[in-house]
Amino acid sequence: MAANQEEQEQEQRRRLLAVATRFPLPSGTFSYGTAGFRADGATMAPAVCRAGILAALRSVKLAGAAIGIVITASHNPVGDNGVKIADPDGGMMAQHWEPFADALANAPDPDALLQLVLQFAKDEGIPLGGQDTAQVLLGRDTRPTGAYLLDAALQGINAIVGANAIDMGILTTPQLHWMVRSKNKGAKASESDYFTQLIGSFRRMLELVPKDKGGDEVAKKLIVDGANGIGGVKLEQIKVELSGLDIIVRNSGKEGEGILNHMCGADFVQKERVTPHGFSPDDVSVRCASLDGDADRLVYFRLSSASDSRVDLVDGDKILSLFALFIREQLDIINNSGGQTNKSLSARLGIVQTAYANGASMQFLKSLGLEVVFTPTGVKYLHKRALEYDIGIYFEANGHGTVVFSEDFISQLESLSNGLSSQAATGSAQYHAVMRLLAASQLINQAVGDALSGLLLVEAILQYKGWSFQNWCELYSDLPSKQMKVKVKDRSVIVTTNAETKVSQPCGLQELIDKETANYTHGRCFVRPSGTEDVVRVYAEASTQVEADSLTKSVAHHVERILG
Ligand code: 16G
Ligand code: MG
Repeated sequence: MAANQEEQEQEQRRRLLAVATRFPLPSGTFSYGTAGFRADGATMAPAVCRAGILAALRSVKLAGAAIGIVITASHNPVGDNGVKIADPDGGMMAQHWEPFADALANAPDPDALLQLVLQFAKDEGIPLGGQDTAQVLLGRDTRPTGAYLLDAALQGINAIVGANAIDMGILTTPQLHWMVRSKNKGAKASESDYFTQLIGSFRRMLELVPKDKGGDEVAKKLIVDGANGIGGVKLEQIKVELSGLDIIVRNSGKEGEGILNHMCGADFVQKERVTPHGFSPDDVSVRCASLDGDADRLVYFRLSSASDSRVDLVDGDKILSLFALFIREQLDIINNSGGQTNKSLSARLGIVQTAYANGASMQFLKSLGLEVVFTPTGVKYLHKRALEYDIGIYFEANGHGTVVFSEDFISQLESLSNGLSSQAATGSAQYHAVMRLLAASQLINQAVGDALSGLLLVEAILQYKGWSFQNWCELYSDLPSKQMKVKVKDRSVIVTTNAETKVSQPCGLQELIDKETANYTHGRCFVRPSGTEDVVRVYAEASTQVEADSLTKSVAHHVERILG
């Protein structure tokens, strides 16, 4: 072995041992789970440091492509924190690296960590010890433990020889995913580039609103609950440039406005269905939206009346339905222009949902003749499935979701727009529809669900359709539903199949669920182990709220009895 190479290998070992010694493992086990490691922020430094090592290794493995690290615990309480890794396309880290992520995070001592890395590098063919072999972009949210954990991540990255860490600052989760994707496409990837793209494509969408629409019917006023997180901060920064909208941010994260995710935010509004902190009876009938703490979830709502705190909720399913209607309409205009069918564009449009999607939304989407498929809970599953289509639209009911367009479809759109402009057909309905789809593909964050870009797409579509919040609500009526969580000794005892709609283990539980469900009209119920908490979740729908509550309760009771 060349002396130089040997020296570098020595250096690599020394750095890994040193960093692992600096961050001894606390008690408890880390699991990468649905969306990375999460725990009390004060205990997270060792896991975050190891995530830094992991991200750098992943970048070396992928020939130096940029990898992302986001430090956030999303919608969870302010004391929690977490870390997750973004792959070069801006999506979630490839699932086959998760077992290594778990092993690394739980390596009991420095020597075990070193051996694990060396063995993994050997198995995966990762060349250690080179120059400029890795780059990792980092972002964090506004949590008080953020800066301290960022430092732990930097130390982890720097423990891999040749790795470069770039701190992108305090960001929403989707901003960091977008930056990673852009950087690897060779495009501009700063925060101001992100804002320029968002604002520019939003303006283009509004310019393409038919002149007879978007008038008085559509209220320009929008109140946004920022969950006292980073999304509200960013929206405050850009709102003056969003002409055509009058945005007021509440729970904006400013000193004294409240606590991150406490009695506010998308998770709170979607689960509790009541007005978040900071809203008053004066807001009745105004269109409102709610983001979660790291701004990758979006729901809309309206105060039902001045006398109580309940809200009319528009969840991820209805956002998805709005996007699907809009995109289908543009495809129809392109392909059936002027009355005669003249298929100019072939596009496979697919809708991806989870078991939590309200049954009424699924019926609605199917009644439009759309292809609807289901995956287990978690963005990583939905996103992957959506990529199988020319246009894949995915959403979880909780407000996580986006639209992804295949490169082939985008080039078809671009050549169609070039063709139409050379035929001097830029005034045609077909050309406008092509331009709307192109603008939407720029506006929506294709790396991951993004509450800010999703919100602007919703607003542009409402203006395009000339729709009020009420029109949107009336697309279909949600079936009453209920969620409960059951604390159990070991949630991994529950094994599910068919996109979590059926339980295969423990034996006999599914039969009990079926038996209970059969007692209710439009009854539907499933149970699944949480990917983020030590609980089993129970979800049920039925034709009345009382029935949905009672079905959930009886199934939760069975789960408690069998697993408790
Ligand atoms: C995480 C997931 C979300 C999922 C939720 C389920 C991401 C970015 N986030 O927040 O998609 O709906 O977990 O939580 O993937 P649960 O497994 O505890 O029910
Ligand atoms: Mg989130």
